[in-house]
Parts: sequence; structure tokens; C-alpha cells
Amino acid sequence: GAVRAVAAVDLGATSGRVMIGRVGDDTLALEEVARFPNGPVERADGWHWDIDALWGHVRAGLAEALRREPAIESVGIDSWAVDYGLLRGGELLAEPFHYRDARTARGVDAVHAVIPFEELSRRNGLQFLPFTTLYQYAADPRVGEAEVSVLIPDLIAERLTGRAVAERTNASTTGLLDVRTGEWDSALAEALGIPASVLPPLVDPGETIGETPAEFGAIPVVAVGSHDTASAIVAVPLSTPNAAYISCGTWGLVGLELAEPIVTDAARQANFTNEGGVDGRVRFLHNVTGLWLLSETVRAWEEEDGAPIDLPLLLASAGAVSPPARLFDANAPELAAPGDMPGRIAALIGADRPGRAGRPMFARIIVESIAAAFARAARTAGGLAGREVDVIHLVGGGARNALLCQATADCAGVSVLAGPVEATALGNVLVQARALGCFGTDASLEDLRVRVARAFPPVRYTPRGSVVAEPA
Ligand code: LRH
Repeated sequence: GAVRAVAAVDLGATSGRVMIGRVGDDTLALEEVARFPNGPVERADGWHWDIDALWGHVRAGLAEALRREPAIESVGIDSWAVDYGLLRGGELLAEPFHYRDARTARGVDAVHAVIPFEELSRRNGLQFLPFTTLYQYAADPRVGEAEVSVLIPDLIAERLTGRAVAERTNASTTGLLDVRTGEWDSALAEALGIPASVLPPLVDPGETIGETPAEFGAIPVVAVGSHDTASAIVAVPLSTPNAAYISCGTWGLVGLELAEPIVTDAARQANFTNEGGVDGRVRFLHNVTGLWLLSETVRAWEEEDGAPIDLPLLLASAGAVSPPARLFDANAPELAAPGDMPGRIAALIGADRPGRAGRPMFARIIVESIAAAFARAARTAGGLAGREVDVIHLVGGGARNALLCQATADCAGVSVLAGPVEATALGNVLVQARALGCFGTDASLEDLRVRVARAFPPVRYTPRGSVVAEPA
């Protein structure tokens, strides 16, 4: 059949992009049309997203995509999870908060005073993350003023189509979906003082949300796994029944794809989550702080120097130093907020802030600490699900980081298959292409993954059996 084209908008917490995806019998390809930085912006009342800037980049990117490829048939949008915009009369009531804003701590206390975490997790199946949307709502007095609350990708879709919906994979990260039924738990929302009326109708990946305005081609906006991690998992070329995955960008989402959720005391105590995947699959995973540690460190150094840092060069020199004696816990809560990352990490390992000469070693410690946390989480996932993890697929920007991939293989004692780097955009494209009928609408995720493996063969990192220090 002919090669068909769609547009994917993929907004990550540190960068966003607009891609043209081309799909045919023997074709699966991405063309990057726009790439722009993203990150927390500090305002008088805390950390936010610059939603106007993002919206501007999305509009410009879509216009450019359609200019380059007028045959684009649909658009799909994904982004990081949990964050939302409150709408009233079609207007945003406020600039969306960033999930790293400290106000969520108040929300946690308020929610747990009404419903203890243990009961919450039985209802929504989620791990504890202080920024899960329901905690954010509990700390946001404006929720009561809203007509509707939409998560970030749904907000972009609403701007494009005028229709407010809640795509189900991302809705699962709000903490307000019933893990058994996949429907809104309105009773839970109301018990927490969140009007159920602000929760929009749920849609599934593959459904059409609406149509873009004429200036953007008057084409369908198709729901994809709008949670970036859900789209990324679609494009993991899982190679064995016991394969684990790591979707590694700002975060490292480490886990397994399951048919049914695991809602047990053991899973709760290990802080594992059951997020909703495409086609009703379960994303059984744990959030590990990922490349955020490195990007915030590099940002601090760039500020120090008043000049940009060459990341590939830094990582190459980090690979050349001898292995570090001490690691730190990548998930330490004090590393979550934006700020002086080198200072905080130095404090954790009992060292001074590194001078310029110490930067390669410092970067090495960060990468190895992330790898150690990845390996531990993969092992725990297998243990909880009763599977012997025999290979780890690492997708996302982290797949470019050879040092990280090798260290993860070494720590885990199993091979790491790295790539694709743009798994999220690919998952977004594939779900749209399936909805268009490119593979027959009953194509399974396995069918889609065969195409990914063929077009983007992963790079294998074999464990070296070296001994790696555990965090203090
Ligand atoms: C990764 C991600 C992750 C969420 C976090 C808020 O981008 O979507 O899955 O936990 O951001």
C-alpha cells in the first residue's frame, strides 16, 4: 500500500517536538519538524509551565509539518502526565502548575487526612508520587471555579478542536480512575472535594477527538496514548515474554507490561504503579528519577560558566574515568525540585561541589547511580510479577547514552537492548496509523512492535559482570 503521513506532537518535560510520521508496508519513519526546549518557569506563586510558549511551538510546528507534507491525515498529541489546565468559558483560569512545585505537599496531607494512602492505592492502583493530580487538585483552590479540567495533551487537543476530553491512559495518572473499571471514580473525587463535573468524558487511544481548524488542515485529532510513557511503551520492541522496559527521559519508568493490574500489599510497599496502557494493557512500573539529575546538573554548570556544555563530550570523559567508589540514591526526595543539583548530590555523597576538573567523575556518579536504581527497579518488577526478567529494553533519550545503557546492563546482569530513541513519537504515530487503517484496525501491539524492531533495530549492551558499588 501507499505510504501515509500523520503528525505527532510530543511534549516532554525537558523538550518538545513535532514530527511527521510516515507509515507503509515497509516504511516506518520520523521526520523532525520542530524541537524546542521546555522546563519549569518560576513565577511569584511557584513553578509553572510556560503554556503560551508551548502552544506557540505546537502551532508553528504543525503549520510547518503541513507545509512540508500536505498529505498529513491526522494529528496525535502526547505529553508528560499529571499536570492540567482549568478551563472556564473556554479560557484557562491560570497558567498550569509544574508537578515539581512544592505546593503538592499540602495536597498530600489534605488527601491522606480524608483517605489513607493504603485505601487510595487499592482504588486507583497507583504508586505514591506527591504530584499525582488528585494531590495537586487538593492544593489548588481554583478547581472549584473550573467548568472542566484537562490534562496537558487534552488541553492542546481542546485548543485545536474545541472539545474537552480525558484520554484514558493519561487519566489513569490522575489517581481518580478506578483501577478495576478504568472509569472515573466520582465518589473518590467528591470525597476529596473535587467536583466530578470537572472530569471530562473519557476517550480511548484510536478515537477521534475532533477536527483541527482550517489553518491546520481541517484534519482529525486522533487520541493516542496521550501519556508520553504510554506511547513510548507501544514502541518498545519487547523481545521476550519476560522482557522489562525502561522509558528513559527526564524520568526512568521501569517495569513490565501486564494484562491485569497487581494491587497487592507487596506492590504498594515497593511503590509500584498500575497505569493504563494502550489497548487496556497495564503499565506496571516504578518511577525512577532519570536524566533530570544530569540535565539539572548541566544546567547549573552552564549557569556557573555562562556558556553551554557539550553533553556528548562530558559523557565521553565520564566514561573514561575509573568507576566511582560511591553512588547515591537517585530517588532521594531532595533531588526532585529544580535548583542546585550539583550541591545537593555532593551533599548526598559527602563530597564538595565539583570544580571543573571534577565534572567528568561527577557525571559518572550520576549515570551509575541512575543505572543502579534502574537495575533494582527491574529486579523488583520481576519479583512482584513472578517473572524472571531476561532482557531490559531501554527506550527514549536515554538510549543515546551508551554509558547509562552499559551501566544498567552491568548492574542488572542482563542485556540492555537500547532504542528507539524516539519511542514516544513512534508510539504516537503507530496508534494514529492503526486508526487510519494502515495495518488493519485489529492490529495488536505485538504487530506494531514487529514494525518498530524492523525499522529501528535496537543496540545490544551485554553485561560485563563488573562489581558496582551500591548506594550508601
Ligand atoms: C514522563 C512522565 C512520567 C510521569 C511524569 C510526571 O515524562 O510522564 O510517566 O510520572 O512524567
